[in-house]
Amino acid sequence: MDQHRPHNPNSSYRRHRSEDKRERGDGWRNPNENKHLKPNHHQHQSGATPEQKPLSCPSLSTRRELYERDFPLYKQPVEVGCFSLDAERRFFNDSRQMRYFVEPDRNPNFDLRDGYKGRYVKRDDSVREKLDHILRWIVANRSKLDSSATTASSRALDVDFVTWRGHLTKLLTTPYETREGWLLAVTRFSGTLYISEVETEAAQRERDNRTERHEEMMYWGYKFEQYTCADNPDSLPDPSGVVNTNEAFCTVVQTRLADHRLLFSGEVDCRDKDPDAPAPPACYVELKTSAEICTPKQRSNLHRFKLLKWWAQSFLPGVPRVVAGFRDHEGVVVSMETFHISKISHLIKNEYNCWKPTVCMNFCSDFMSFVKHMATEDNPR
Ligand code: 0WD
Ligand code: CA
Repeated sequence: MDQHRPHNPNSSYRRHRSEDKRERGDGWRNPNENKHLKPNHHQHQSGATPEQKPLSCPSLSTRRELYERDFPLYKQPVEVGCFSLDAERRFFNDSRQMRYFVEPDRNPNFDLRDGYKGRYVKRDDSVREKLDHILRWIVANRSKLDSSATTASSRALDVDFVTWRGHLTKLLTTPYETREGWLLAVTRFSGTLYISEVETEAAQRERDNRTERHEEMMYWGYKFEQYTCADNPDSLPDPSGVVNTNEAFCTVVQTRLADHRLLFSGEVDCRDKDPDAPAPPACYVELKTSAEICTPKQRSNLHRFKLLKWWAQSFLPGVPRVVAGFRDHEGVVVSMETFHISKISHLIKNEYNCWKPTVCMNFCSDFMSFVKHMATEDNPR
């Protein structure tokens, strides 16, 4: 892979929605007043002089220009384990939910609407799982993670941060995100910082007010997985089955970003079925669906907005390729395209005012330094 502070225990850090004008550009609140801190996304627009900002309000700007430095050290992610969640969302410390990628035709004509009514079991997304599955994995695999200095009395993990890959994706894209805010809770336990997302009010409102069309389109992504994944290396996909979004296969990887040792887990769609394929995570494949591209403007928008999210999500765990199915308005996949993560930075170079991987990684690294500085009290409560 490319090598390309004050005291505030157990805080939540919130990046607010940019349309929330009441809260725009006024920096961070005093952490002692309120445990929900807001990074200062529009600091440069606020016109506030340094004198107006109380010294007790530490802030981390999200302005892109501040992160245009050399690419930070990002060690090649190493898979240290995996786990599975079954059709009832039960945890298993193994790879039973692993699926195998079966390359479709270039123009496959998959009907993604098939089964939406009648062959769909949707995960209850009001259940807050927090870090529970990752913590179950850690408890079952302690010996793989104990630091060399570990004794019976000190049982520290050899990592600085534990979190979901999806939370890190949100951090990476923050300097370019103008629509969706986030809220992350942090706690320090035995020297390790645990980061877990808290749903914002805006996100909850959106979840409660999804249109039927949106609900159906969320299904399309999972249906596409069913058309392209088999349960065994030598079997074929079975599109006549039920789509159950409780089921998941998750990789657990360890890596380092600058001086931050990370342990995180992410859901993996499938792997290369060739037994001679490289070891995980290099054999993994991320599947995506997207609206079909008919104009140069649509192609440009894919590069400027979607590829940012696709790149961030797969680069983090070292998944080398994204296979995209492009679908029409009726949910029929009309073409396929493979994006190699290592080539995405070249693909976007010709786009005007485009995102930069180095900005994403430097922001994430600085955010982690900021969190280490803020969440100093070792108290998981
Ligand atoms: O309760 C929650 N809101 C959270 C659940 C917060 C964070 C994670 N999780 C669970 C998810 O249910 C899933 O099992 O963690 C697992 C995925 O974690 P991740 O890999 O860190 O998340 P992310 O990278 O955002 O999503 C990866 C995939 C998605 O693929 P696409 O191609 O759509 O990005 O995980 C799936 C989805 O297939 N996924 C979910 N599946 C069911 N329920 C959810 C969800 N809430 N979120 C993502
Ligand atoms: Ca996917």
